[in-house]
Amino acid sequence: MHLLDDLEYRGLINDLSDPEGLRQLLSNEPVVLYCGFDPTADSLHIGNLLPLMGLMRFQRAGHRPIALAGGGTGLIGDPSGKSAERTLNPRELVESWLENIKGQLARFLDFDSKTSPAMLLNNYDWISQLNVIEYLRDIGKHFSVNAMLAKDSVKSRIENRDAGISYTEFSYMILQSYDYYYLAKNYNCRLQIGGSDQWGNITAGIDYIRRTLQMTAYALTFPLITTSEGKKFGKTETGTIWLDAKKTSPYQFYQFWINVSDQDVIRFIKYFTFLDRETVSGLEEAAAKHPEKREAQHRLAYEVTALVHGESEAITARKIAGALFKGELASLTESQLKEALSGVPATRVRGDKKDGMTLLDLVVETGLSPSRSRGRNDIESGAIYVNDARRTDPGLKISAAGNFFNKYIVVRKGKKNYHLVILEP
Ligand code: 545
Repeated sequence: MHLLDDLEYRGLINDLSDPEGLRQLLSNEPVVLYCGFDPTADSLHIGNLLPLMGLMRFQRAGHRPIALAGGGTGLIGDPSGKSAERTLNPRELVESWLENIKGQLARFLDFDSKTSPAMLLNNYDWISQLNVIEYLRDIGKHFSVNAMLAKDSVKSRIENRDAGISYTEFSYMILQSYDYYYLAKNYNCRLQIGGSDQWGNITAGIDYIRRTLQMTAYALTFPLITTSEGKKFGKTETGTIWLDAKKTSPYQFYQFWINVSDQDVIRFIKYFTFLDRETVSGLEEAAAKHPEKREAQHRLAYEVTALVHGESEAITARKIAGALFKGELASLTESQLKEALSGVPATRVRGDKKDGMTLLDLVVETGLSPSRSRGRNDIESGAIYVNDARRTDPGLKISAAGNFFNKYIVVRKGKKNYHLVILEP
């Protein structure tokens, strides 16, 4: 199948300059393409995954991807999609973020491929070489301010008089255009991909390349992702889902995908996995017949976690999730148990208090039951589990109920209502 048809099938094409021309080009020869990532944070997040996987999809189809780290443009600030001027980050900070981003980008691409090895470049290397006379005479002269003012990223900020836009951010699209020109000229790069917020910047580059190199260059943008509830994709109550395991643990990452709604899951499987059409149809059928099994969510979570954190982390995350679900906490190591219960409310119980404590005291103390009479009822009716075992005696001594690692008691009411009791010496 032609790569463009696969992207189309997955719903990954928002906009395409000259579809026929690009289809021809991609069929005839290996094409060099690029996508840029500015160091605006210390890690990539799942919002960057679509274009990153886009580079992978092209590489798997035999083309040559360039991951461009914006060491230069990151010092300026892209106004695209931003409703207000950004504050400039200190240079040292941008530089340290750049190193992280470069490391992350490198993990996704194949640099050793014989036929189409990836490249990782930093636009600081050429942008920092420009001087202001050159910039204004050789580059700026090709840009019409009138055309620049018509781009969404600029227009929206001019129409909104409160926000405004500095000359610095206004100039950003010239630098991104210069990058595209530089890569076209020196690496024969013919295609730039990005999210739909990048359309204006990419097409500005295409015009600049046509004027200066008499070359046809192409643009392909991905849709910006929304959830069926109209919520911002990739953010949860606890914040952004990062690709850095130190910021979002592989288990939290896995949980994010497990929690994708039934309305979104097939669309996200097409976006965020490399599974083929047959497998996707199978999952679609399973999801329609037995949505309660959440098979599609499990597959999605496993595939994306394996892609970002590696297979062994994906297997561990799956094991932790399964242990919680099946009531097999005893099968976890201490760190896995902590991970499994990291979002669960916790109560600390001191050693001197613990010895006299009964299960009834505990369900009330933890708030699982709102009163002693309700607590007694909860326990006697069989709703209360201690360390995954149902306990029906309100007078059961906590010290006799067992614990994990001499430190934790896991109390649960019903299927999902967990509480962690941390025993202190
Ligand atoms: C710089 C120089 C170029 C070409 C592109 C750029 C970057 C581009 C931009 N892109 C976004 C970005 O986000 C920060 C990532 C690191 C935390 O601002 N001007 O750098 C996002 N991009 C990926 C997608 C995007 C875009 O990295 O294109 O649409 C998000 O999905 O917002 O020569």
